[in-house]
Amino acid sequence: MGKFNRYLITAALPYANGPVHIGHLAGCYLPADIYVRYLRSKKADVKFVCGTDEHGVPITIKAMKENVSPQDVVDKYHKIIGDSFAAMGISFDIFARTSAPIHHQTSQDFFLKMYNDGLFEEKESEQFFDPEKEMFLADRYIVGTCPNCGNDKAYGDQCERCGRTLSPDELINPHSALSNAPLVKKKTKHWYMPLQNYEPWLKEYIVDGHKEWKNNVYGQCKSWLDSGLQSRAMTRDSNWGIKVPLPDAEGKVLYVWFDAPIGYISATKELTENWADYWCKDDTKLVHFIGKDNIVFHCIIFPAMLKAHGGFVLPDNVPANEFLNIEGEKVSTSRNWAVWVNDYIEDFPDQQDVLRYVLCATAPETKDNDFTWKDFQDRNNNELVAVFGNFVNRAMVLMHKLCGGKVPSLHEAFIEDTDREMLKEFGLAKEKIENSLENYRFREALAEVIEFSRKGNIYLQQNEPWILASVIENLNNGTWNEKHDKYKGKTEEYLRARIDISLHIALQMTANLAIFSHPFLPFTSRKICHLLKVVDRMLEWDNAGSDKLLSVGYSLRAPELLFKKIEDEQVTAQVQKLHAGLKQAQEAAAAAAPPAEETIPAPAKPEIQYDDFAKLDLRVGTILQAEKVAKADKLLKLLVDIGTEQRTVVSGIAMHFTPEDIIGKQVTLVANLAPRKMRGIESQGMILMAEDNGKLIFVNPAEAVKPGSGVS
Ligand code: B3M
Ligand code: ZN
Repeated sequence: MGKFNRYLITAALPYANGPVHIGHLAGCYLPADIYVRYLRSKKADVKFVCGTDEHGVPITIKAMKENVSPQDVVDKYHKIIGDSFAAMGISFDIFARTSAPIHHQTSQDFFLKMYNDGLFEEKESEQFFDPEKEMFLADRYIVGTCPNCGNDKAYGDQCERCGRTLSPDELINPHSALSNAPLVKKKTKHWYMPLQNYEPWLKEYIVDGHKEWKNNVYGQCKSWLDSGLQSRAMTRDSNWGIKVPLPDAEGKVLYVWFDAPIGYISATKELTENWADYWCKDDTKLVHFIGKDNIVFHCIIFPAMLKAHGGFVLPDNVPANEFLNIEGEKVSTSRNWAVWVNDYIEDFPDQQDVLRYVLCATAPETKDNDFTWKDFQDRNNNELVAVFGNFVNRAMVLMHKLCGGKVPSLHEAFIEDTDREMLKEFGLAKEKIENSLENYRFREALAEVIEFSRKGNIYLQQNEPWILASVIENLNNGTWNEKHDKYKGKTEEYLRARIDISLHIALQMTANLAIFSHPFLPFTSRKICHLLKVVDRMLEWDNAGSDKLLSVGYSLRAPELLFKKIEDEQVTAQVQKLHAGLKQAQEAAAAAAPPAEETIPAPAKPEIQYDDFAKLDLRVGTILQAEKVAKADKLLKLLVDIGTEQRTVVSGIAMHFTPEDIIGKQVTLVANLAPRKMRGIESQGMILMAEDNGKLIFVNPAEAVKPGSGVS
């Protein structure tokens, strides 16, 4: 443990404005939990703190959307989020809330100390003001016309139609989203932290002092520092948040990114009266687990705040992850393109470890990564079931069958090279896993765990104790099976010893697997302990690598499968659920949208002759199959029956229909259009569509007709 005697591990405080999805888990909660479980198993002094972030615009926006109070929003989601984490085995020591009085107090004290030390600049600026509601508006509450695409519902920070980032000043005709009133500009005073003053110190701290940080984190910090820091307002005009503790600050609250990281401190205070040991003593290792969008706040602004305030330790590392995409597309909560953790728990009860496994094995540690349900199934079936689970099960089943349900002895006199090599792996595996974990390389560590069980399978295969048992039978009843010729001349004593040795070693490996897998797969690890009838104390990391965890003659429980196969139907159902969620969100958005503006008639095309038209071979076809084209948001690949043949058609309709919606539908196909390759797939025709205000409708005959019927 070197220079550190205690650990304080934090995971980003999720906004209490919605449930958490698997991207959140993979991004920071799961790696943090793995690290903490590992530290605890080393008997380190560690505290793991988290909680919900209950202030800021994300909360008030949600409240406005749901037409409830911000307090209702945070109460609801604090519970949902907390329950999801608990169900997934994320083992926080405390899951606090930034609405807690102790947090308000801690944040205000922090602010006041900086204020009294003269560390803020007081500045006036002109901000948009809603004269009807008599309040200053955050960018999100300002709507107007997008200068880029003409969308008249663009927000002051972004146009959701064309995606452009905006500032309120760029909007044409800005008005209030709350009252619809045209806005006026009014002067307002705020307290700014001159971050540029901390630049030299930050460079020393990060650029020189933490070259070991992950490339994605170090690189982002360096580029922020290279492009120069500026003063940043640490207060906002709002009625939701922590009041600025100054006499002339009516209607002002602390900036949410000022108070939220202080939440780590207040949560520790709430957790233990020894909180100051963790925050103020140099021999504490403080590690922040976050997603990549929070890097600047945790690596630059918060450390600058801690430094400015004084008396606190600084983060020793911030192992931020990149993003996890889903089925090839970015997670989007507004489009409802996400796998929600609470849904997963309902659909896969008692299979938390499968999700933990897949999310760790595919964690976006160095670059964005993709989660697909197919990969989820494959990893479960091919790795957890076929390798890890299979090994443990074989060891248990064989021990019951061949060794009377007890740990057999390790007959020293009969030990061979394969055994010695296998035994050496115990320590090597421990070393590798440990080294990867210490360096926040969780995927690599987990791969080692699986590798260890893979070696166990190979070892059992080489030693084939079930064959040795039938050779003994041969010897006893005077028969011989020529397949066993390589054991000719071996004595029963030898064969018996070899059976015992291989299963003794396989069981000691199983015990090690319980220890190795515990940080990653805590539920499974517990199940193994149950099978082996050992107590949790065996899981201490010091025991890892030992080949003497189970004593000879100890009787073990009957085997039980650790994992079960995931079937194709389960995967299909999940993919359908994703698409259904997306569609629901689209429909809700369409329903909420104002009535369509006047339809713009499609511009007329130049006149043509009958001959031009007669060149078209139009046929009615039936869609037999439909599937999404990988990595292409808009495309569906269809198989269309046109009577005489089946055509593959790639069609840009994936944003409008899910595959299951359209299978069996009749469509009109331009059958003699020259084939065209799209995303490597040859499209043999084009499907006719009517467009009504952005909505697509198939052009098909009023009654079903035989596939292949001509249209003229
Ligand atoms: N709530 C942002 C987020 O959820 C923010 C993190 C705060 S950590 C102190 O991404
Ligand atoms: Zn726009």
